Amino acid sequence: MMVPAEPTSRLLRFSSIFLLVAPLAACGNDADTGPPADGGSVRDATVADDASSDGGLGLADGATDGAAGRDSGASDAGAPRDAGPPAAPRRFLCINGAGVDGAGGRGSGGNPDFETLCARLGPGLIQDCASGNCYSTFAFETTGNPSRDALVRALDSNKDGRVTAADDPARLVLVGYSWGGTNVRDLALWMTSEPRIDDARRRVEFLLALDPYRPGGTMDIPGNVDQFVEYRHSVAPANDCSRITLGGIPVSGPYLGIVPRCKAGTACTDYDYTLGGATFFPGAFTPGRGYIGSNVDHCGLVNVAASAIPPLLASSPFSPLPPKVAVATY
Ligand SMILES: [Ca+2]
Repeated sequence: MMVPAEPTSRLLRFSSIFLLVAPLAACGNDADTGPPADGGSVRDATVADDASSDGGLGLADGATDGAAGRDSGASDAGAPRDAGPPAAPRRFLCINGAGVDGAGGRGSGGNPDFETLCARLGPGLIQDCASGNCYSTFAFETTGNPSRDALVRALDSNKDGRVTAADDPARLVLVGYSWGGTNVRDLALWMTSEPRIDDARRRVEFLLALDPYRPGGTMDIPGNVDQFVEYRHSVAPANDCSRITLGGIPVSGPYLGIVPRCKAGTACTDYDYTLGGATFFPGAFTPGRGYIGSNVDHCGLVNVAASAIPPLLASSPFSPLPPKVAVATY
């Protein structure tokens, strides 16, 4: 029997809601008067139908459309250009927020901006191809952790099952959004004791978290992370996309980024867009448009953070950045 597309979509969306999907609704907090250029329809786009192709991330060399496969190998994307021995190439791994593929997950994008952000990080991106489709982000993880084996496979260049000094060197960048923000923290922590990874290869150059959130979660950053940067909002605007209601009754959300804590040896930065108040922050995927700080919500946060992340990784200046909150140590 034929099932109409729209009811099916709605059914999946309700499934997503109960999986604590934040970014279902359109981001309605644009500082500009009209809807964002992507509108809400982009959330139904497929990966192939990249509605954010002109998102203006402004990546320089090494930026691609994410076509690199899992075994594409490393490149010199992001390597410093100053004198001295060349830095190891970067490898990137992203974990998305809660969602179901095809209905708010990676394929149709509850927040497609995060998938696009990761697709453009560089040819060193470690894709998730386990399902037959290749995604630029791994799905959020609850009971299983497929990102862990994928990370070992990607770093194990001589294919002996372990990550050692015999493998090609790499600088690892982990990026997570919402639930996936807590997952990349867990991934970094797992690296500190995983037997397949030698001690010399347990370092994480950058751990980037965009509004990391899951119920009961914490963001205590393990000491093998060299640089941690969180981008969050601390007060939900009235129309925050992560205010989940059923029949007008709030059932979940809003999801605010968990306050991080770091070890003393990690360079930690905690950006709070809410504290940006009336400052305008440009959206990477809505050229010429963006949000004022107090209007940044759980969905729009990806749009504004995606403007700041490529310059961060390129050691290039970027302005405006939101106010920083002092990070406690533990
Ligand atoms: Ca190896």
